[in-house]
Amino acid sequence: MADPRVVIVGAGMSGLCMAIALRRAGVRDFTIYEKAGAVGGTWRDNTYPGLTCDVPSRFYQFSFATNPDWTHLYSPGAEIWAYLDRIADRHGVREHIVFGTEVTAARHTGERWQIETSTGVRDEADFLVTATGVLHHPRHPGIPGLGTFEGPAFHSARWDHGVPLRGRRIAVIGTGSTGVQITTGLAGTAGRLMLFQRTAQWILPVRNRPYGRLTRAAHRRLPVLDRLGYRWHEFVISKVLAEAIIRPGWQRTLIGALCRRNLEKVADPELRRKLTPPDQPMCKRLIASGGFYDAVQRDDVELVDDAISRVEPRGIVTEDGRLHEIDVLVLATGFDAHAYVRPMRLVAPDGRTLDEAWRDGPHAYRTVAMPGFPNLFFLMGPHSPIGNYSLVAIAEAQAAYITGWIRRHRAGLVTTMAPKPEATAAYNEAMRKALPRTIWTSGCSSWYLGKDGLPELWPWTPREHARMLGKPAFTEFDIRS
Ligand code: N01
Repeated sequence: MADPRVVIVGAGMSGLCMAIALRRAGVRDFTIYEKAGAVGGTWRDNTYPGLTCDVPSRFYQFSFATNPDWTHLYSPGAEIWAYLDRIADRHGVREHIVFGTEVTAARHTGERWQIETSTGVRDEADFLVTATGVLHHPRHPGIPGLGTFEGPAFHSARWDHGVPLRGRRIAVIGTGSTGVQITTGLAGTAGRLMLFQRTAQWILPVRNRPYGRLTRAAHRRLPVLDRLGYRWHEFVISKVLAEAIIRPGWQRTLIGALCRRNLEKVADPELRRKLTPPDQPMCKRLIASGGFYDAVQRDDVELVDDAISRVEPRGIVTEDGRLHEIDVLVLATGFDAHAYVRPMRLVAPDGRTLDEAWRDGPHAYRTVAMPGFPNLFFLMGPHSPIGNYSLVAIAEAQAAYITGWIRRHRAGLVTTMAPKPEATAAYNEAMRKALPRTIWTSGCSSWYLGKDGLPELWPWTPREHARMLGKPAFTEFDIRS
């Protein structure tokens, strides 16, 4: 049987992961379309000051390409981007990437996917794999007058490095993981930093230990140390953080206690009151930071928790009528996390679009496939375990599953396949029953929640996700061969 042709959309971490899985399986006929001019996805787009990954680097890396040279327990974003860029070359993926080309539409004819791109290039493939990320589309808040500000204003994922920051009055709107990291990164550089908080968040204290020269040399000489480091962090995150999220138990109590004790570091009772979240730790995505409370207690940092009423040319006006004069405005207001795969137009053989299939919110079969859409796979698809776990590990599990189907195609066992609607419905029903047990539904608003008020996340452990993908249930598919 001829090698199947595969098109991957996106050369971020998960697209690279998919491409490497294909190469390792001996599949060579594949192309990655990447709309930007470089690999790395979110690690290419996000370059804000203070950016680090809040998953330990020894676990936030490919298990088959561990990096002995991480400089920190939680390495800076630029280092992660450089790692992904190196991986693209070392694993022979770059020559498969067509940069500056966005996939705009794809239609399955019943036989193959026909693909259209922004540059007019057309392609055909047996399999289409979307690796378009979760947090990709910046969310701009609907604050009145936002466009009238006369100074530089930008979203955290579109940092304008041409804007000088030293000594200037900078406003940061938003106190999610990004706002917290920017505050920590900019305090001391800005002349005055104003952090506009709508809802206080719990902060898990973590110390970002640097790895010394000796540690790095030891990891270079003894790759087993890299493997042990990977397994250790995987073990701790799975057994503590992942468990804490999905069910009550000592893990939840422990993390809650650590966050509450951390807050006591804030000496001024009024500031502590302002920083006390109204919900339980982990209801929103847990923020990990060692320096945030030190930063907000600095004299040159102000936490503003009055609601924003509007933006004016000279600054931000809060509901108490005060004008906060600023020079630079940063929106750390998050992303539209539910715009999975869009705005690409995907059309099934019966003419139905993915937008129509997802009218009530994104859903999938086992996070990776969709009934009615043959030979279509998602990486980081709906309900993937994207809490505080390593997305790299999730991508590896999904890429291995997808590669399994592509191998079956190559072996002549499958021409087209799609999950059965009833199997997809049963899987989603089980998930709907499990979701209310998670901490995410304990009474807060977050980007995790979909239209139905339920989180679009995996309600079981990441290990259960890996186990589920480890054993394809063939009877749950409509297969043509
Ligand atoms: O975005 P968010 P983020 N007026 O949606 C506020 C990942 N990440 O970019 O809480 C005023 O969490 C909003 O307020 P509220 C990680 O998965 C990873 O920070 O809705 N404020 C909130 O404070 C993370 O979860 C790393 O009341 C407004 C903030 O903006 C995800 O990215 C690092 C507002 C948005 O918080 C998103 O994080 C950084 C308005 N109109 C991020 N609208 C790693 O280290 C919104 N807000 C891996």
